[in-house]
This record gives sequence, C-alpha cells and structure tokens, in this order.
Amino acid sequence: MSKIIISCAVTGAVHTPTMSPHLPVTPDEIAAQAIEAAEAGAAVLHLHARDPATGKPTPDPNVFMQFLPRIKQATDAVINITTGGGQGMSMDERLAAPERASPELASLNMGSMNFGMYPMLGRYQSFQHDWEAAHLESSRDWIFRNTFKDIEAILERLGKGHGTRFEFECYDTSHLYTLAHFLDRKLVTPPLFVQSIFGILGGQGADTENLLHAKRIADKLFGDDYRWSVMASGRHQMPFTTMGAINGANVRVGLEDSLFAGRGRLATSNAEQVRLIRSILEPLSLEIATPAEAREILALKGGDNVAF
Ligand code: KMH
Ligand code: ZN
Repeated sequence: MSKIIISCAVTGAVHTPTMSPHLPVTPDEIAAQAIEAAEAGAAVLHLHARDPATGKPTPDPNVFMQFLPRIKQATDAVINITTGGGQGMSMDERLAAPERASPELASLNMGSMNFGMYPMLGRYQSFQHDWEAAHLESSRDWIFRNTFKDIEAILERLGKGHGTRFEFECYDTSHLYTLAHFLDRKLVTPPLFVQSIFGILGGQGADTENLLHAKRIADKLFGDDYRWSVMASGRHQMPFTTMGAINGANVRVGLEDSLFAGRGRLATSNAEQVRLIRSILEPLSLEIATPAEAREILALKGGDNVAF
C-alpha cells in the first residue's frame, strides 16, 4: 500500500475570525501555522490569504508573497495555492497569486455550485468584523463559478503556462465526469490528484455511501491514473478522512475544512489536526508520506521552478 499524503488546508475562505481565535489570518500567523503543520507531518500545504487587518479572504498576490517565501525556506512541503479563491473574486483575481508564485501544485475546482455557508450564521450572536455576516449571508445566492471555459483557462494559464499540477476539487460525482472529460481531451495529465469533498452545502453530503460511490466511479473512470484524497467539512473531517484512508485515499485536514479537534473543542492549530489524523492512521499501520514521497506519488516536478 502506498504511503498516505497528508494535505493541510491552513486557513481557506469559508470560516471567519469570530468562529475561532486560532484561525490564522495575518501572514505571520499563516506562515507559523503552515510551518508547524509541515513539521507535524503534512506533506502538502494548501494556502489562501486573508487581509491582515480584517481577516477577509483576499486574492492579493502581495499578501501571499508575505508568507510563501517564509514557508518555502522553513519546510520541504509541497506548496499548493488556491485557484478557487473566495466569494466575489473574478477569475483574474483568483489566478493573480498562483500566476505570480508559479507553484508546484494548485487547486482546480471541477464544477459550478451554489456554495452554501449561510447556515453558520445561526451559530453566532455577533461578529467581530462587518464583513463576516454579509459574507455568510450572501452565499445563499453565490454561485461558485467554475465553467468548462474557466477550467480550460486555468489549465492553459497555470498548467501549460507555469507547469503547475493540480489538486482536482470534486464536490460531486458529476465533477469526476467533468475531470474524465478533460482527461479524454488530454488537457490533464495522470496521475490525477483527485480531492473528493464531502459535506459542503450544495455538494455531496457526508454519507459513507457517497464516499464509497466516489471511489467506485473514480476507479471506473480513471483506473490507475488517479491518486485519491478525501476531505470533509466540520465534524465529518476526522471520520471521513479516516474512512477514506482505510479505503486507500490520501487525506486533507486543516482549519479551512474544520475548526475542531474533537466534539465541541476548537483545534488550537492546524498542526493539532495533523497530529490527530496521524494518531488515528499510524496505529492502523498506515504510513505517512514525506514531501519527497508525495512529489513522487503525485508526479510533481520539485520546488525548483517556483517563483518565491
Ligand atoms: N474550501 C474547500 C471546500 C479551493 O481553494 O480552490 C475547497 C477548496 C477550494 O479548497
Ligand atoms: Zn481552498
């Protein structure tokens, strides 16, 4: 059995500062938590940026550049930059940081969906910053746009233009078929790093049947041409990543996906979640991949060409 790649998604664009004092927001916090997660065993670091003053997700490459070089200098981890960005960002904005940084790996979302974050509104009486409630509320009407043309543009500009490979974000069975369509057109190159996502409102639910179905369909569409990974939101994070790993998947954890490290207990850092998933997987004789092993498993080129 191949070793398991732990990806850690450090801050994302879903949660807001009011939800956890441990959510990294400033470049210093993002760098420190990313480095600690890599030291704990994350081979891949999936990164977004936030406005240091307000914690609002930002596509500004200058903010990314305040933490990317520090992380690269301190760790050997594979740096994976979002192309999904966050609510309200145009495709040019979403591509600005990865085009500046030329990373080994970037996310690529495989379909459009109404990405619902508004149910989280009801859990908080008040918010620290003005933007937070509006951000959650407006997701009721937010189409996270990833058309075929958008996907083609990212493959062309980042894949062809920079040699970046992709974490293919699949929130639904249909997204696997879209990825197969791009494979048929030879616009994506195996081994495909397929991230199956469960529990986002608007995508497939966190039900075991969906996890097994995703694997069956991916096996059918891609055979040996894919490397599977599983992530799930909120309380489903640890059960689903564990089930995924038992079924041959790599895993993604991190505060982008869940703020918790136990029932009702906030994770105090990203590294805590990395240590937690390791403490579950290692006693099951599932071995954890180093960054070098992750590069081999995902056919990455190494960090030499990155522009930071
Ligand atoms: N926030 C996750 C559900 C991206 O950054 O492109 C998916 C994600 C998307 O990480
Ligand atoms: Zn992300």
